[in-house]
Amino acid sequence: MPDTTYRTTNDLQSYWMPFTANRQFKETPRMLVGAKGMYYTTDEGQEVLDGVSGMWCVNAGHGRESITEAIRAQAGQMDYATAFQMGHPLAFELASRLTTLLPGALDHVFFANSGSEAVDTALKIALAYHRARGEGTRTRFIGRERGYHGVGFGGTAVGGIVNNRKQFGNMLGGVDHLPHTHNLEQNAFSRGQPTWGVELADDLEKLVALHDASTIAAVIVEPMAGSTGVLVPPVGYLDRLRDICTRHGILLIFDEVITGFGRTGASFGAERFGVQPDMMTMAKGLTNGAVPMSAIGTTGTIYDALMEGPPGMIELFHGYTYSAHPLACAAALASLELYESERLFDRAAELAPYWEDAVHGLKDCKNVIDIRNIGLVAGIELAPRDGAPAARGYDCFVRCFAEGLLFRQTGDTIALAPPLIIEKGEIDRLIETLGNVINGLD
Ligand code: PXG
Ligand code: PLP
Repeated sequence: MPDTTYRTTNDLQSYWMPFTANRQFKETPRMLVGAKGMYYTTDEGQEVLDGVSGMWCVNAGHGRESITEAIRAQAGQMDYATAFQMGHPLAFELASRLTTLLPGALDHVFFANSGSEAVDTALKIALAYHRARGEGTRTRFIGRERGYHGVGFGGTAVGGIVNNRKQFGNMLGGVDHLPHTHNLEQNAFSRGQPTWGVELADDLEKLVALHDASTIAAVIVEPMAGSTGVLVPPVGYLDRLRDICTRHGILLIFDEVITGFGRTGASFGAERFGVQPDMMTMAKGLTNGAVPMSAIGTTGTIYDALMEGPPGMIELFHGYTYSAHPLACAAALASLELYESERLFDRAAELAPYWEDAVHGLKDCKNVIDIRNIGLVAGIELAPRDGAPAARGYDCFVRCFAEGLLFRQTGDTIALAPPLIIEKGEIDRLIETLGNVINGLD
């Protein structure tokens, strides 16, 4: 006989939580039950200021009526439509609307459901593109140390985070990495883009010399590395990567899952840093976090290279059951409209200097060894405790939450990326809470 005893609803064991210390969490759970504007509500009724836009995604703030209504209306109109050999109008509308926002030559859009899927899609498009042009030997990918590109096999392999890799063996072969750009000696407490480090891009020339350009399909980097602690690109660094890629026929992919949709004070990192990629991945802010969705922007050159062969042939053997899901398209269109009508990307740019001054005001707090910022993002790095990396960061996270502030802890770095609707008074409160907590930690 199966056990038909119902577990109580507060049984926390069944759910295997992602990227979480499950046993520690289940001892002392933190539960969110509501969200509006800049604030979450906990199951104990406490209001918590959202210092990281959910998880870098709720750029217009929580519970926006126009997005909720668009999702509701679409659910009533048509819940689901296959995207294979069939279309629905919102998918075309969204793709064309997105291309008006994307930098320069990115004029085609493919849809997926998460940043991880977007990254793996972009890598596969790169392979298919080179093969279509008769350069099928280009199969190698170059990522970067401390890069995060999601959790698919491709994204994990091009990513450069040891803990994300060591459980899983070899993953994708034929991958190499550029050095990361984090350097405390040269760049600690830089405001905005650090001035040292452009020459780190020259390592790409070395990798080309080692592997030969004819084996390399693409370079993938985040314009600003988010997950590994807000690593802002040195002045000139991305331009140099662009030059080297162009010179050797290598595609440059910007992973803008975090940097997209206003985060850096422009629509995309590509615009903020003035560098044109051949492909761009987007997710998170695309739907303001309300429905999972991601997208890959590509140039017409890439798209056209694949539009070959008999017209009845499927050109790219790739896609997801939920590619261009109607609810996600509705949420994305409503989000883009909100970003535009409230000029939220401009707002991020206008608030950025205030934000920069505020976060750098934490410079003299106990154990703070670096502060980094761009747009409405900041990373505050604490010295690790002897023999206990990330412990101080975790204590800071837990105490701030108790004080009504949520941020993202990555090791001993505090990552801040509030919704772009944040008010100056809320920035002040956030910084005050954080400063008090940091100074109270041993
Ligand atoms: N690329 C980048 C640049 C990302 O930041 C992904 C891909 C993967 O997206 P999905 O939707 O598959 O999670 C991301 C995701 C953190 C954190 O610790 C960051 C992300 C996800 C979870 C945690 O800052 N970014
Ligand atoms: N696994 C099986 C057995 C499937 O049938 C499918 C899709 O039909 C998938 C995986 C892929 O799922 P998705 O398209 O949601 O990525």
